[in-house]
Formats: sequence, structure tokens, C-alpha cells
Amino acid sequence: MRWALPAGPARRRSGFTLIELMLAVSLLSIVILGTFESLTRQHKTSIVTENVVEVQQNVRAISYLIEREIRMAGFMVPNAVSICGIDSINGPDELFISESEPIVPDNARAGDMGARVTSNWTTGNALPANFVLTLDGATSDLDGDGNYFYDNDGNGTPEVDFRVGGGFILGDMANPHRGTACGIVQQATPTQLVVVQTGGNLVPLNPATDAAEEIVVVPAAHYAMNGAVATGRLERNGDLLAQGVDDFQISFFFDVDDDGVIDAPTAEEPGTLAGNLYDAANWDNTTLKEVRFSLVVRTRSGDPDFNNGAFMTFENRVDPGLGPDGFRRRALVAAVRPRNIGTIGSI
Ligand SMILES: [Ca+2]
Ligand SMILES: [Ca+2]
Ligand SMILES: [Ca+2]
Ligand SMILES: [Ca+2]
Repeated sequence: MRWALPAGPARRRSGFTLIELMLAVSLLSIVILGTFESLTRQHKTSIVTENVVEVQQNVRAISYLIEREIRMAGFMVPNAVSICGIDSINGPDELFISESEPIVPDNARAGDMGARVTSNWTTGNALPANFVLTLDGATSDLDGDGNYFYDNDGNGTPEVDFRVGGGFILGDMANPHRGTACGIVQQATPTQLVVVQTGGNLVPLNPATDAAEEIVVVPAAHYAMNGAVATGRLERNGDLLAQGVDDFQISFFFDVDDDGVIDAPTAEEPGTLAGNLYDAANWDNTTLKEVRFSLVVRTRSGDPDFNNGAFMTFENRVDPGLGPDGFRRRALVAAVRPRNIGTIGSI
């Protein structure tokens, strides 16, 4: 008798065993988790890149504007009123640059444009707020072409070359060694300015050695951080230029001994080192050779995975010692030679 194998198809298993199922699920979850982590990482990286690119673009655009304006400082106006600043060691600096917008170039009048102040300028002390400057109306159309630039009252017709809320620079064009004063315009007509002086001053006239004074005032672009530094707003004449700005520092380089070389890093480079402050009252703008500014901008949002990132100090700014805060930063330092200073008559 022969044994036969059971007829019919061999028994086939259908479905998975529990072990197989568990193995498959855990493999799948590893794959999903890995993909998710990689996506999250990529997303984070792209946010950081985006933030940093945004900051870099902002810094470049703003610094281009400031560089261009510093290069034009003193355009057509006396050297004495070309530039002014307020230096600080515990906060951002402020910069005033003579404005070229209201001016149509005129070679015959280069170095001569600017409204003449006929009232007395009290020297030696900071002026009271809302100080009134009486102007010679024949000179307050800066370029004398019969047109004004600013329409402060918004009636559609420009009525004056000074912008309310904008900056001003004042100096003695006959005696530029007396220094420079600057501040904000409160009210403006062709015959009168109401101003708040916030920086610099003119030292008293020395009747024995000085020429008869010739006080002149010009409109200025005022670069400053708005009020509380925490806002991070850098403004030009009250208009927003950039947000996320940590610091704005300025230093000034002079050639007082006129040997063609910027002077040694002592008092002739005010605003560079600790204890080395710039005061516009002490400097003759005709000897100014170079202006250096630094701009520190941080990313819009902090990066929790970034353990560094702290306040960056330049020039004479004292480190506030705040420690790492997770913000990535970009800093830019630019040195600019104002081409209209020390060369009266050139454009
Ligand atoms: Ca400073
Ligand atoms: Ca004009
Ligand atoms: Ca008007
Ligand atoms: Ca020198």
C-alpha cells in the first residue's frame, strides 16, 4: 500500500502575523519620524536663511543711502553747516547731514547757499526749546531759483526749504572754527524758524581775532534711532528707514594740522575710543576728512537653536553686557569721504 500525499493545494497563509505587523508599523514610524525631522530642520534652516538674507539686504540698502548722503554733505552750502552729530557711549549716535534736495546746483553759488540768521545766536549754552531764529527772507530760498521745496502745511504749494520735523544745522560761515549746532525744526516760514537745539554749539565770538559773524542755517537730514532703543527703528527726519536696528555709531576724522594725513587716534578722531567723545561745538568742519558709521541689525525673530548672538559694539559704544539672546546679527562699517568739504567751489 502506498501512502499518498494529501490532495489539493498546499495550505497558504493569508495576512500577517502580529510580529510582522508590529515590525512594519515601527519601521514605518521610523521613516515618517525621520522625514518629519528632516522637513522641520529644512523649514528652520529656511527661516534662518530668510531672516539673515532680509537683514543683509536691509543693511546694504540703508547703508547705501547714508553713504550717498554723507558723500554729498556740504553740497553748495558753507562747510560750517555741512555736518553735525550727537555722540553717545551708552546709546546710538545721531547724525545731521546738510540736505541737497532743496538745492538746484549753481556753480557761482557753491559754498554760499543757506539762510542767513539775522537774530542773535546765544553762544556757549544750550538754547531753550522752541528757540526762534529770524531769517533774512532774501536767502531762505536756498538756491534763489524762486521755488521752495517743502509743503509743510499740505496745501499743495511748497512754501519753505525747511521741513517741519526735519533737522537743521547752524554755523558761522565767517568763522567755521566756532563749531556747529544742530537740532529739529518745529515751525518754518521763509522769515522765521522755531527750533529745538539738540546737539553741538558755537563757541563765543572773539572780537579781537574773529571776523564779523555770519550765522547761517540749512535744512539737514537727521538720522537717529526713534526714542526707546528697544523699538529698533532707525529714522531719517522721522521717516522709518529700518527696523531691528541695534545700534548706529558715528565717528569723525579730521586733519587739523593740514598735512594731508588724517590725524593720530587722539582727540582728532572723536567718537572712536572710550572716553573719546565728539562734540560738534569743538570742531571746524573745514578740516573734516572722513566720516565712519556702523550699523548693527538683528533678525526679525530669535532662533531657539542658536546659543550665541549678543549685542555688538563699535566705536566708543559701551557694551551693555546683555549676554546671548538668540538673535543673529549683521554689522556693516563704512568710511566715507565727504567730497564737498574742504574744497569750496567744487560740486
Ligand atoms: Ca558714539
Ligand atoms: Ca529754490
Ligand atoms: Ca504749502
Ligand atoms: Ca594731519
